[in-house]
Amino acid sequence: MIEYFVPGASTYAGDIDFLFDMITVIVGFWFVMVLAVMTYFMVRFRRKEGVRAAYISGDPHSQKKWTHYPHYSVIALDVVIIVFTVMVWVDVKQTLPQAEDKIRVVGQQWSWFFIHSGPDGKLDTEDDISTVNDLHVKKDTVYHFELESRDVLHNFSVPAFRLRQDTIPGRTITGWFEPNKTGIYDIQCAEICGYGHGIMGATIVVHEDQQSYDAAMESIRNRTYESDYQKRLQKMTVSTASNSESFTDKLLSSF
Ligand SMILES: [Cu+2]
Repeated sequence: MIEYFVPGASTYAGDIDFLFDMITVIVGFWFVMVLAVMTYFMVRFRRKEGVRAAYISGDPHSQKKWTHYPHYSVIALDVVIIVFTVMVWVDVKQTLPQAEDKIRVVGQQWSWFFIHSGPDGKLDTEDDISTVNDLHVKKDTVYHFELESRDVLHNFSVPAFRLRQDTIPGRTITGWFEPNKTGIYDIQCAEICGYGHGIMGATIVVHEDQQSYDAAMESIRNRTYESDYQKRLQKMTVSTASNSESFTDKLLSSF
């Protein structure tokens, strides 16, 4: 269902979508059920000429059960939701599969700073490659990310990966993802972090293979790289602008 609006591009995107779908179906069922019963009763027991209203206390068991039975089933369904949610939570947030590559993500008012590990696969070495608002990863590779903040709370959110993680000043938070679909996807800040919060976006490029990834890294190294983030921003600006200076342009030039 969510796939229809935002493509899923990580190995755990399907699990998260399943939770959303399941909760929507369960909650939706009860929502429709309650409205239907209420509407039926409103019509069926509407005021009639010469008929006195019945006083129903709800005390006898024969009446109470109509409150209890729905309660029991709601509790049972809550347990079902909790069980599946905990399973997905453990898989996504509490297990850390072996890393095949590492990146560092640093949030700051109002941009994302990325450090790619370089050919040695290790951070904090000579061959690290840093970028602003442009993150590059390879498909079918398990990444560990080290998440930091330079100033305030931010939230590293990659909707296509169904990934969201707060950044907390003074702390390094480690997490993982494995992209499984090539493409260019949005990164956004999902925690109000100041007046530039709304434009704190970035781009993640999932490369098909090592070759395409290396080519991007090479162009960054020798400064011929054309920012995918800027290209995406321009495309957005062009398609939404009715005149030459769009809202995004105005907003960007105000910083
Ligand atoms: Cu932010």
